Amino acid sequence: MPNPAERGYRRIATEEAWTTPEIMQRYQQMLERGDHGDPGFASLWGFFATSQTPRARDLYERVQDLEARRLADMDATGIDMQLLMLTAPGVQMFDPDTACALAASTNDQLAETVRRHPSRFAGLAAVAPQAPQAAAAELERAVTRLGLKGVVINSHVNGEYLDDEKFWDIFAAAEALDVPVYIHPNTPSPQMIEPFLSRCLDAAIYGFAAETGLHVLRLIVAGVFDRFPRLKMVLGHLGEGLPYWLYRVDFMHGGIVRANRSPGVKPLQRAPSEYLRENFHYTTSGMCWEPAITYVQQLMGHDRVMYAMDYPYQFVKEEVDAMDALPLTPAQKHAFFQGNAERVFKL
Ligand code: 1DF
Ligand code: MN
Repeated sequence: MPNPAERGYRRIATEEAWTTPEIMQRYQQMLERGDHGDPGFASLWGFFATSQTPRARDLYERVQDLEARRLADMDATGIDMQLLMLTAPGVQMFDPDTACALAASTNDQLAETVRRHPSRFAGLAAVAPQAPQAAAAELERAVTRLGLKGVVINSHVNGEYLDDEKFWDIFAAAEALDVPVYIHPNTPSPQMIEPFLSRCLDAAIYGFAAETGLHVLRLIVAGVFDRFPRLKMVLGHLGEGLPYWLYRVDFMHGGIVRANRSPGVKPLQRAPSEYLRENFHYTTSGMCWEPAITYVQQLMGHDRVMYAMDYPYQFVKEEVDAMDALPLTPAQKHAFFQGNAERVFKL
């Protein structure tokens, strides 16, 4: 396999999952008690934590490894660097005090791993959005003291969305620190999950995108990016379907504003699509598909689309080869695999 110098770029994978045995034990306890109030959590982690299928057991081991196995997997697939983030739903399920303590200790562990392997790993901070002021403070600590590169939020927080102004200290901190907020999927919130469940559509197959795309539209329509114009966001899975919707969202949003149709919709400074073009970046996690990648590159610009694998959930060597074969110029390919990630995450 060619090395980065022969290839002309380092492959940086920008949505790579990890977690700790402690968090996995706490998930198991919550599942056994059944007191978490989130059917999506039970569906997703009930499967990974207990299923005896080879895929579930394998994922459960891989996601908890931050050393030998992960590095060997990266070597076997030609991944030079992983941008690590605590796997969904992170600490968002826990009571605020537990969540804050776990966010801090996992950020410490992640920073320690990055210190041991600075050319192989970088990381995003975990925070507890259910304690917004503490989350903002932990983000600042993680960036300024630990060298983490931004923050991951796994969509809804116990059924709440970050368009509620009580969460906006987190956005203020990210903007002031000039680090990105990665809105990673979660299963649909308890309010909307029911029709997904009986056909097993709640997770990565589709529910993640429905949930996360909705969350991002709520942020835009609420005016988050008028309040925080320099806020940088990252979305996985090629934008959770939103790139396909730009025209219609702009058209309909204009009509809703002109009709003064809802107290929840105020005029924005710009069309919704402009925020998606200028505040957001997109990764290809799980979407190894040339027509869709080419479309998002054309729409958003080659400087806004980055490679991601979504290890260990979509750990497929052939997908890496297919990404290498994308019809891109050398400069575009360098941006896709390396340059954009280095700029957006300041690697
Ligand atoms: C899955 C996919 C699980 C993704 C994830 O975290 C995840 C999955 C629990 O396949 O069930 O992050 N993903 O981002 O597509
Ligand atoms: Mn993911």
